[in-house]
Amino acid sequence: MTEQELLEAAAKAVVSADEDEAKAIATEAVKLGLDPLKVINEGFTPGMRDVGDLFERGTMFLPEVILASEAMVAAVAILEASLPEDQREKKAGTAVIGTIEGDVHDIGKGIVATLMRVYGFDVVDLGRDVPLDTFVEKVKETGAAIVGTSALMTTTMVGQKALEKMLKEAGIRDQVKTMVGGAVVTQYWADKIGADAYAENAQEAVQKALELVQG
Ligand code: HCB
Repeated sequence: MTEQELLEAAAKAVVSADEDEAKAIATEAVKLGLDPLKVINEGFTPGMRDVGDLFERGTMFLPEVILASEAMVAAVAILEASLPEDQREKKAGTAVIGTIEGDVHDIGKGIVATLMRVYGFDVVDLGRDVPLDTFVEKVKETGAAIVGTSALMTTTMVGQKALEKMLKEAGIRDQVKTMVGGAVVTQYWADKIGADAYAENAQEAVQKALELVQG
């Protein structure tokens, strides 16, 4: 199988919610020595995007979306396990990360957290459906340099705006950099709410986070 064929097969396995096939493709990618991030970003993730489109058009239903996401999670776990361990002597800093309250989407947030660990961040992953005050408390407790939030719904992205205000009210907004992401989030939104950075994918998240901590 060529790399291109494998990427197409990865997307197809997610759309058809075939977990065994998705795992077999991820295993094959590792065996072939392909870049795990490329396989996630250009194979499995486009498949997930197609799932979203089919769901929106009413041709795919929630139980199938759940199975498709399970297939993606299983495949991503195999690929993430093949990422190099963080071997940096100097830590990049602490990053608190999580999905905004009311939102259970956590696949993308998980990929961002894993990659930030690989690049030397001490990541405190709060999980999904995280109350806004938990973000504030964790930033205070850990002295985190970055707080990264994920929102996949128009109803939850407003939580990112509210968090900006809560960090100001807690008197710690100038001690921490904020990064926003998730399918519905854009650079425009980040600028509008005063976030320090927007990242479209996990690689960009790491790159922006490193720029933020290095000033
Ligand atoms: Co969900 N869902 N869903 N869903 N879902 C979306 C998000 C819709 C866009 C689908 C659609 O209508 N087209 C839609 C939201 C519409 C909107 O508000 N505009 C939607 C809806 C409506 C819902 C429910 C309300 C459906 C219902 O119950 N009727 C419900 C939500 C319940 C709730 O949260 N309270 C729901 C449920 C589900 C699941 C459980 C079936 C499943 C989630 C499983 C899980 O995450 N554990 C699910 C899924 C899988 C999706 C889609 C199909 C894929 C999301 C995904 O995982 N993408 C999604 C469609 C879509 O996104 N186009 C659909 C793949 C990852 C890798 O991409 O964008 O999350 P990502 O992450 C990237 C990137 O954004 C960035 O890096 C990541 C890696 O490259 N990034 C960050 C992410 N977070 C970052 C944070 C940072 O600081 C920086 C960068």
